[in-house]
Amino acid sequence: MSDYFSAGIDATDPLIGDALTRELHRQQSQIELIASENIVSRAVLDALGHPITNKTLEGYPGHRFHGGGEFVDRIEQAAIDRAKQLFACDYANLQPHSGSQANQAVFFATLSPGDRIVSLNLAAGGHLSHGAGPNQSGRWFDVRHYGVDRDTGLIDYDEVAHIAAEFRPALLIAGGSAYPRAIDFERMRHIADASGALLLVDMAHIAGLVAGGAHASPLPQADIVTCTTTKTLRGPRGGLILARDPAWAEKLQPAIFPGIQGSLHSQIIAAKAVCLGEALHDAFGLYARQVVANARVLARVLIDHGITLVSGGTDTHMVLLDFTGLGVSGQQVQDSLARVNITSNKNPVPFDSSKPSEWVGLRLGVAAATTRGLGEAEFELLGEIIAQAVHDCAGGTEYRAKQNRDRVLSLCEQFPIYG
Ligand code: DSN
Repeated sequence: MSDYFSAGIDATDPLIGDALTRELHRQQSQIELIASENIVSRAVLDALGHPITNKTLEGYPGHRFHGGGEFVDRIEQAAIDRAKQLFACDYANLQPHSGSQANQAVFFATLSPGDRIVSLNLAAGGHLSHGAGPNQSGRWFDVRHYGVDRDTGLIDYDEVAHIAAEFRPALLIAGGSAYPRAIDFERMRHIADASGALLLVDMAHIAGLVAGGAHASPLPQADIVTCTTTKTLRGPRGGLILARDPAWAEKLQPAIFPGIQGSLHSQIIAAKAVCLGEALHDAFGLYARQVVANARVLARVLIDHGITLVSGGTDTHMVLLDFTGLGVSGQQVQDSLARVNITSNKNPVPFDSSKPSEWVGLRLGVAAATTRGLGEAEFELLGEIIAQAVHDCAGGTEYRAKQNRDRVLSLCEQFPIYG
């Protein structure tokens, strides 16, 4: 064990070391278009790989169950202060290990088993943790879903109001994983008030756009807001709970600890603090606006090439392609794009099959590639490559893989990551 504190992973564990090296190379040599991903800074990686990971602590800054927490206290307090400043609110909890656990803590704080929830359905872009059947939230609560209008692909607010008025949920949830348009938070607030519900907004996908001023904030309308620090916020994997009213601390603090979690993940809290600090800089606002501009270009190019988009476009970092009627599945296009080093994910479109193998949608997000430095010109090119993939899959013709792979590799060389 003489080299325990000095030997690197390549020497001590070649199997894992080799996989990590290949994963880095994969990221360097492909364009990431999965909407829930991003590329964190070296500073965030420094925090994630720091010996602070050794520190066990339960509780909150200044009130810990273990000794030796003075530096984690300083870090967690900085993270809380930064989150409150960034999102202009008076309560922030940085400890949720994920967005799903942030939601679970909100349920624990505000609901009892059997209580009623109204949320967006999965095929229309909702999230598993909002009461989907196989999820604990779907088993423990009485859930009704709203969807989107079949013609416009937009949330049908009249349907939300109707369901809420009839069902009278304790909690109305807005937000999801695959809804490309801005949500009318004011309308959701009115609907929640009219039915006596609390309003939870899960802004996991758009948190970075909100932080950068490129998307309206839900904080003025929502009782509680949850999100991840991954995705557009460009931080480590983990969750965050926010509220305008500091009185929520009384219920939300114990809901996370000791309610559903034990010790915090010190290295993640440090990395969250770093990413929130980065998001407070003006440059992050430019980044967020570039994300939205790039997504709009991608949407326009795809539409110009005859591809149908759910809702006809985007207000966010995300576009959702709909292959209904083309005789092609999301999986086929995902696989085609993988052959040209573009990473994406098949997705249901509204009213889609419940079987993933039959889904006819593909979700694309531009946040990671924008972090790399790609701008509108590069997204014009990517849009053309993606449209070719769709048309070649639909026409049963050989995808122009070789030429397009070279074009994507050239983009990767032009916009390198991690040295
Ligand atoms: N909810 C999943 C997604 O949007 O891809 C993971 O964050």
